[in-house]
Amino acid sequence: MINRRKFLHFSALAAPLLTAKKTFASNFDAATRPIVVSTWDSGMPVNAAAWEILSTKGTALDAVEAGAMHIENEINCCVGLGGYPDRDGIVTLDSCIMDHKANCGAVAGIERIKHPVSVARKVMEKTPHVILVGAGAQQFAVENGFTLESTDLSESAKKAYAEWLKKSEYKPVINIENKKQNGPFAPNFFDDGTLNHDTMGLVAMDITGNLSGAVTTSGMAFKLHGRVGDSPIIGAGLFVDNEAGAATSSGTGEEVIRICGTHLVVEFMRQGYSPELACKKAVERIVNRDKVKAKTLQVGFLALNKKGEYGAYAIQKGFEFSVKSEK
Ligand code: SD4
Repeated sequence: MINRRKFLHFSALAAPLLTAKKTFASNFDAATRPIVVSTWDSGMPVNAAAWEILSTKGTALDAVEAGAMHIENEINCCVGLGGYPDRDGIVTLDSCIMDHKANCGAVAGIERIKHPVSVARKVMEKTPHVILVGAGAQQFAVENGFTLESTDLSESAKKAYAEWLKKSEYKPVINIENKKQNGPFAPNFFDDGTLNHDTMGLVAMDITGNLSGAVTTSGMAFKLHGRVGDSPIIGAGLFVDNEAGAATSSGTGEEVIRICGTHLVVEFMRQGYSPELACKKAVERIVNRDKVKAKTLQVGFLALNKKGEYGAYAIQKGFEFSVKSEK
């Protein structure tokens, strides 16, 4: 079994544009499965949690939920209740999940709930709706047996928030895995220098060839209270189509929403582009619209197709992802 990280050594801004090559996937028998891919370096333990399910013939849906729950459990990390708060000092979480039949569920701006991904799954399975937000999402969670956790910030979040309050400047930090390019209070590094991304997106294919995906996040640090990013939006932060492939995103959510990013990536895969080229073409949509603005942004896409091929592309260097498969 392989659990590895992947580094992207290029960026859309720096790399010469490649000629798009179409690679039509016709032989599904050759699929590498099961397989799970997840965003960032912090995806390694997430993949390991998902693999426990995939490797015992479990479903991709159960696997992505388990992976997302794993990182939500890390109270001193990033994506769950340990994440950075909004500008009012409140941690609000976004999450979604989608399966191979286009069933999907999401919660946005939910407070005091440890496992928003599981609430998202309940929305998917127990309601006729797709997204529940804020107080309504929390009420639904409590009615379904989820416990209300404390409102206390994690130690690292407390410190970062106190520091942010000195200027109270809303300036999203480009979230990339290059410490030099991040200030001491960048959301992706703890005080001790360990990595801390605020978003986890993962997509998986199980032994039967079915795809699913999940995303969980505390969103942009110090966002406006009530702000919702791409992560819980189906077609933006996550999209799964069992015929074409699955994709997830990380980075400045507003830019992903503007282009319906992961839906676009999946549609490019449907047209025959490899996962990497599909991601690249979606990134180019953002970059080509405003090259100057793009230099201040990070958006990364990660995709998996039905053959078990995966790929990623990002505006800036430093978007890493993690892969786990048998081969
Ligand atoms: C958001 N896309 O809330 C998320 C943030 C993110 O790595 O992905 N950060 O916009």
